[in-house]
Amino acid sequence: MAATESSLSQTINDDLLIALEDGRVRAAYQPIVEVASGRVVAEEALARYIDRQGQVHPAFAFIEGAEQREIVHRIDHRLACDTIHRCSQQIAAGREPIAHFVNISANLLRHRDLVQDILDTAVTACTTCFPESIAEKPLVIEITERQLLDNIHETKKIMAPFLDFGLRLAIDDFGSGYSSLLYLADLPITFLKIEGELVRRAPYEAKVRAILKGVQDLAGELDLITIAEFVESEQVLDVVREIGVDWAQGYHFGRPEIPPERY
Ligand code: G
Ligand code: MN
Repeated sequence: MAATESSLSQTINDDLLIALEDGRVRAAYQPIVEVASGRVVAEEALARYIDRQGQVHPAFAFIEGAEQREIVHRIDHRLACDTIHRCSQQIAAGREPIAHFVNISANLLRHRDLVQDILDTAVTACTTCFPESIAEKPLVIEITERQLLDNIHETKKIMAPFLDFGLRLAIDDFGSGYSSLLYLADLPITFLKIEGELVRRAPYEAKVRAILKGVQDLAGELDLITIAEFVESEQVLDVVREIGVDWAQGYHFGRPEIPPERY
């Protein structure tokens, strides 16, 4: 790593806890579109760090530092609560409900008090967003294959409060390197988010297209909704549509954007 790069990440690490307290760790929201209709049906909350000069840094620039400082669970918790409030404001403003995807780390799942707080926030601060009468709540928990594999039964137990409440589950970065499919058998998964690198390469490589077709067939059998990540162009979208992927996300539809106000 270049000296300037490492000193930048050091500066970020030193500031991260203060940033969290100052409200400079924010969610940027990226739209997710239904391929068949082109309608925005969901969005994903992505973590961003804003430095003291107001410059925005993506998650990869600070997540490692956050792990070292053991505050990833606090970032996850912040984003989930902000997203719940955003969802409730949108509903209150009369907008069509959409699904709100949030990334949850294994680290958060180990902090039961914060998991409970997210649920409490959902129930109390947001009765319009999460009415008890609706079985399927708009908040979707994204978790990566890697995090699930560490201990699937333990994960299932810890996820139980979310699932009992009616939140749905998405597998993030599917196909990015962990090939055990056991969790598909053991967990009530609703969405499969297909690794962006595969999606991006699909127009140029028959082999990659064959992999995506296989994933789509599997998802169809299991009744999962598929989401292609990194759809950056019309050309990629055409391939994704031909394969039959349900939903798509990527720069072609919109970049992650931080809303002007915190929720
Ligand atoms: O693993 P996860 O899907 O949560 O990570 C998404 C990351 O990828 C975000 O930080 C987001 O900014 C970035 N991203 C979103 N859409 C695109 C895209 O179309 N192309 C590329 N290269 N990156 C994207
Ligand atoms: Mn994600």
